[in-house]
Amino acid sequence: MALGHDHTAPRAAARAPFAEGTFTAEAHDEAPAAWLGIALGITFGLCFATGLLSHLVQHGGTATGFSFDDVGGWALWGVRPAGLYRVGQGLHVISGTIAVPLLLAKLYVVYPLLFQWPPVKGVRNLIDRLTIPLLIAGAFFLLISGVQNVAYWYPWGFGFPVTHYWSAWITIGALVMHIGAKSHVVGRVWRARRREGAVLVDEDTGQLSRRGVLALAGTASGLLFLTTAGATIRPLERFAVFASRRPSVGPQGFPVNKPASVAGVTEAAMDPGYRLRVTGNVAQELELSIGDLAAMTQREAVLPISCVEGWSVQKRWGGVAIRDLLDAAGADGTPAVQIVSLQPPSPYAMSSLNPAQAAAGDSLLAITVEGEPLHLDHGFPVRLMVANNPGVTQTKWVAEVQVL
Ligand SMILES: Nc1nc2c(c(=O)[nH]1)N[C@H]1C(S)=C(S)[C@@H](COP(=O)(O)O)O[C@H]1N2
Ligand SMILES: [Mo]
Repeated sequence: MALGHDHTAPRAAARAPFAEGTFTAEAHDEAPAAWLGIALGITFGLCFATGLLSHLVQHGGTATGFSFDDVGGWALWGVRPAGLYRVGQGLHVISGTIAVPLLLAKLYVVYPLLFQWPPVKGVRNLIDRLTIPLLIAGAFFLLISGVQNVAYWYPWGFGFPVTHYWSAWITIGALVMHIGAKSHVVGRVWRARRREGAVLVDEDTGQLSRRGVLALAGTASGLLFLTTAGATIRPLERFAVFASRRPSVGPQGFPVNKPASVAGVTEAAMDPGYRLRVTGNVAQELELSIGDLAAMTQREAVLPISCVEGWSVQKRWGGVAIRDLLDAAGADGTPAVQIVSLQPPSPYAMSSLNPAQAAAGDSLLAITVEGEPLHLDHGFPVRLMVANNPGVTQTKWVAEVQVL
């Protein structure tokens, strides 16, 4: 059913854009609107679920004044499966990216409804019309700020995590109401589904056909997938021309998020007097040189760095298990620990491990990657590597392990 002009307008509104016949493209139709709606429901749903998970795992979500601890959840985040966070965050960035053309196509298809006559048709329609501005504003804000974040471009004067997080809740709320208001249309389109003709451009009007608008949106989404997903899906790396990081490009063959010079740690990290300190609730505080660390039991683990910006890479790390350090210092039971960097205080200069993470045999203070000493930009002399954790918590240039 064509959208926006399925009625006779009164005289006052008999002119464009309210008049019948203003929108001639066949694409302004409830069928492509419903199909795009289904695709957007899936991509936004996936993006929301994976984003929520990622948000809760990072710092227990404290950036928004809501802590995972408040629901007793932080202690439950475990180290298995080791790549769960990686898959979730990959899906988050990919689903958000491919939703961009779907959203633009959807707006093109339905914008004649802005000029529907009469302006409101019943309660369901009224609720929908009131929530739509929220939905559009929220969806645009989420996708634009997300893409900017992935591109390491921070032009706003406010904190990304807080705003992105709260607008996600608002947008999902508006989306649920919109789905409620439109489910009957989706049902109608689904029951009447038919194979559309192969025509992409309507001959009579020279405008996009129903099939055409879906093909255009689908192709654009597919191309975006192909040119960005290689940031995390290794076989696609060579197509990933729009990815901000390529998993095999950087010192020692993988990306650097923040180099030592930018973090301001070069001098402290290169200092021959460097000592790793183990402090806090222990029988014996420790100060260990790189030589001391190398003389302890060495363990290896194959673990991914999974950046919240969507790139990820798996490497073989070698070093000392945190639990061996805790044993050496005489820590009691299975404590939580805090890892502090040489880097001057910043949100990235510290991370916390729950007891399960601290006790895992593959939670490492790594001193090698693929058998080589760490490059300065990858955290030399010592970095944290924990399974199933966001990249942002894999603290580089570790100075201190605080036992809680
Ligand atoms: N001290 C410190 N550690 C840090 C960071 C940082 O800025 N400072 N960046 C984190 C982020 S966001 C990521 S994704 C990983 C990236 O590790 P890499 O630079 O070795 O690839 O390091 C993490 N560790
Ligand atoms: Mo990151």
